[in-house]
Amino acid sequence: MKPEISLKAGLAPMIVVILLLFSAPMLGADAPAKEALLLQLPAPTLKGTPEDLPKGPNIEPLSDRPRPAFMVPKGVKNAALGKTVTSSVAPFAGELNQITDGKKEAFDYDAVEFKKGTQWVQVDLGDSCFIYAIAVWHDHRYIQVMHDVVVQVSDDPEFKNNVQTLFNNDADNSSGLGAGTDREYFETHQGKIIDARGVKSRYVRGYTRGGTSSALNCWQEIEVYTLPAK
Ligand SMILES: [Ca+2]
Ligand SMILES: [Ca+2]
Repeated sequence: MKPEISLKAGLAPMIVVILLLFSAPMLGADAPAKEALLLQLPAPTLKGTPEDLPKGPNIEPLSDRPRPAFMVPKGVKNAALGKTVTSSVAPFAGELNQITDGKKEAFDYDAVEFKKGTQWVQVDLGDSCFIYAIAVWHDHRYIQVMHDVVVQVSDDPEFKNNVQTLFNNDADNSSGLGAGTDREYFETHQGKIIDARGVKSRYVRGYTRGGTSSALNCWQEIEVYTLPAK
């Protein structure tokens, strides 16, 4: 558009310009500021990387580079810290409250172990929250791949209604929750960040079905990064 427009013809564009001037700062205020999710990572395992790493078409290659920044709204907090954990079966080693105690070093005393088969653990955040990221460490004592990693959220503690699946790498549906399209990955000290995209929920459930090192199931920590829903 030429700047030398007549007064008549220029009225409509002027209104558009005025509207844009007013709406632009408001858009800026509405978009929440983001920051890189800052995780407190444990030390890598002293056992090192095995030479015969498990292979498969559906396994993300092991990388020794730091993970790219995962962006979350400013001010998110780990709502899982210190919260109540329940499980499909009682652990035979460790206590359920160790899954939300903030400790996740590659030592036996920071590992909570469960019998084989598909098993789950569940965290009650205490209230509905907007969930942006879920970070999980199953068992990085050994560089290994855990099978049938499924992460779900629900407002129903029984996970019968209103269940949303955020991650599922059970490609052959051996755990019966539906075939997942996510890839398997190596357990390392970096853990795994699952994108929860701001879903509003109260309960977080994580499934596994053993791994390449052992048929047993293991959890070290679940962190759930949220903003309050009120
Ligand atoms: Ca822990
Ligand atoms: Ca499977």
